[in-house]
Amino acid sequence: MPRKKLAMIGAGMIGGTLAHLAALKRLGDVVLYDVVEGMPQGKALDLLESGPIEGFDAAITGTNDIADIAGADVCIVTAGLARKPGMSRDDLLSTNVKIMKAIADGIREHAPDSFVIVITNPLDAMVTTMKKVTGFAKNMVVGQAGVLDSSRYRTFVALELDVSVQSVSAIVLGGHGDDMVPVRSLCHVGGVPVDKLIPAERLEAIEERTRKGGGEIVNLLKTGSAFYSPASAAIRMAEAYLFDKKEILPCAALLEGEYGVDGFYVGVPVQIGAGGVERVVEVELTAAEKKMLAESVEHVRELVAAADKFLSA
Ligand code: TXD
Repeated sequence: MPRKKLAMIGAGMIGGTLAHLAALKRLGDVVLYDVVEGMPQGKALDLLESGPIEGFDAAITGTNDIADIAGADVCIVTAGLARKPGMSRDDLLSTNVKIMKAIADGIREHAPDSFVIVITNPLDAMVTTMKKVTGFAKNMVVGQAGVLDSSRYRTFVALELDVSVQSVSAIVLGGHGDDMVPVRSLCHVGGVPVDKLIPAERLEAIEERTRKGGGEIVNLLKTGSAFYSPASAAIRMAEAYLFDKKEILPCAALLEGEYGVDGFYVGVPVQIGAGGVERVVEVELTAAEKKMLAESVEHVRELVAAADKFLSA
């Protein structure tokens, strides 16, 4: 059976890490595409030369020609500007809409059957732009935010209780902005509801840290944003697709009536398998969580309206 092909569109910090993880996990051949000359080629060669040590045989190539993504099974898109300190996710909008449009045109032309995972910020607007410009079916275009945001929530809960991260399950819903919704009622530690183990005021602080998790890292790094964990999150989604795992993961999916939302990408639990986003899972929320989700969706609507203006300009 031929190896699968993964196209990493954008070969920056996340793109390079995606390629590394894909090779280490033996997901298939990897193409790293970027507009910067030499950089994707250099990263690809460096990764290729780690193959004999790590024992992988994948072909890893770097390119400045989008046509080289031809036939990709999965495209993971990180191309765009990264957030700088003091810059909101929304400030990135106009530049990244233009970049996303060009890339979506390339994906439609060269990898028309691929499963597309968008990571670029502002995520909710970028994944919407990708869906609109490619015209792909809604199950084949998904945004990565919730897997990472939930992982941050799980990390902070595990640190608080000094338990294994694997004992903590959690989901974060809504847009990938500072008003995302860590769902306390669905956070469990070894099956025990988290609010039985951590007092409310500590949980508030953990949830606030989760919401601001991206900014915390930007402030520390000063010249870029998180890249290890966003790459891990997208690779988890790619694996669910490639291995038909039918895993339930929180992802930005196009809603058509679910959660009372129609026509917008919102972070919700979805099932990912060979059919891409095979199903949106509707979960029971408390009244307070529903209210927070509605506020987050409102922000997504505003963001998408602003992005649409740049898209049609
Ligand atoms: O959870 C999430 N969704 C996120 C998203 C978590 C963290 C960071 N998130 C966003 O991902 C971040 O705000 C950025 O928008 C993207 C990519 O972050 P990364 O850290 O990888 O940024 P880099 O290192 O700047 O890489 C972006 C690359 C860079 O090499 C550019 O040259 C390239 O994108 N780029 C392009 N590639 C191809 N085609 C075009 N047009 C293009 N324009 C820029």
